[in-house]
Amino acid sequence: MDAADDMARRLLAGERPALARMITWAENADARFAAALALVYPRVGRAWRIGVTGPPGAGKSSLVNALIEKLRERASTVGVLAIDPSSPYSGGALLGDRIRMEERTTDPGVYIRSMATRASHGGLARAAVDALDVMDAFGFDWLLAETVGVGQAEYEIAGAADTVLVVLCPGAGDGIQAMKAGLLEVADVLVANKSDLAGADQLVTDLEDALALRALSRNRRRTPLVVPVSAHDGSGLDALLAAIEAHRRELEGGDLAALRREKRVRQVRRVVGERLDEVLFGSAGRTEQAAALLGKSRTPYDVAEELLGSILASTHRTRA
Ligand SMILES: Nc1nc2c(ncn2[C@@H]2O[C@H](COP(=O)(O)OP(=O)(O)OP(=O)(O)O)[C@@H](O)[C@H]2O)c(=O)[nH]1
Ligand SMILES: [Mg+2]
Repeated sequence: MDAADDMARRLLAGERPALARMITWAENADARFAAALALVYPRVGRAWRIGVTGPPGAGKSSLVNALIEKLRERASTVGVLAIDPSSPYSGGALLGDRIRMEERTTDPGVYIRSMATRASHGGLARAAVDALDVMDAFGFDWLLAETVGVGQAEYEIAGAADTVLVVLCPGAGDGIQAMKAGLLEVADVLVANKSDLAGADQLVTDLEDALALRALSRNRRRTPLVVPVSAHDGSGLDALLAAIEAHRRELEGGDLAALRREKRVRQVRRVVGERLDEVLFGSAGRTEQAAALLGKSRTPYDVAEELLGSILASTHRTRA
């Protein structure tokens, strides 16, 4: 059995198997994770975290690949976390993703890890942030986290990044769809991908119109830039990196510490939520108690109130 301190030491020594192992501990909510993270935590906070989200098939993985290449040209190191799309309809795209992504893993400056949505039990966002912390401590300069922008957990993961890229591509009403899905709200940079295809200019216009309307109607934080790129032919990638770096400089000159603290607090809440659930329902006792109470033909709300009442009463007794 590996000890937490040994794993932390190996991670800081740059051993890749320790990196993989610690992320697995995070995924499995292994009890050793907390101790190991504490030992490497002084090294967390140096990497710049980029969330890459957007609808299925927009070209997120292709863009991540293209960005890896660009960043490697500048001798920066890159850690990638790919959160598998949970929707069964993207099942076919999954394998393709893996193959294309893993092409790069022979490069010592790149680490790619995927995390399965189905493998985690509600703790996906918590585990994803843990994984980014571990990669950060390992020493990568840039971290890229790809999620499909369709569910709450995915938004949450994107929201844990320093710079959020929302990737869209030309197609019937894509700009409008993105607006409806709230994707514009989470974006720091809007990437209009597939600029090599017909309809690309229309997408950029639609997005700029949508942003202008939004800026008029609401008192928003800064309006995201729209950057047309082609992950296929590489055009626009330098402009995209420049936009990311401008956003980085802006935060570093201002709110970064406060924003990161807010994100830490969210992680604290996730951990507390998970721990509480485990404490309360981890053993069969309370689940059976709930089932028995339900048996008396009461609603889930009635049962929840009664359970909460008895839990709070017992914590009061403990404190007294
Ligand atoms: N023409 C063109 N096609 C692209 C471009 N970028 C990606 N594609 C294609 O779009 C399809 C989807 O690309 P992916 O990179 O897998 O998209 P994704 O957003 O990661 O997809 P999911 O992870 O399944 O949500 C693939 O067939 C790509 O080859 C681009 O810049 N131009
Ligand atoms: Mg993908």
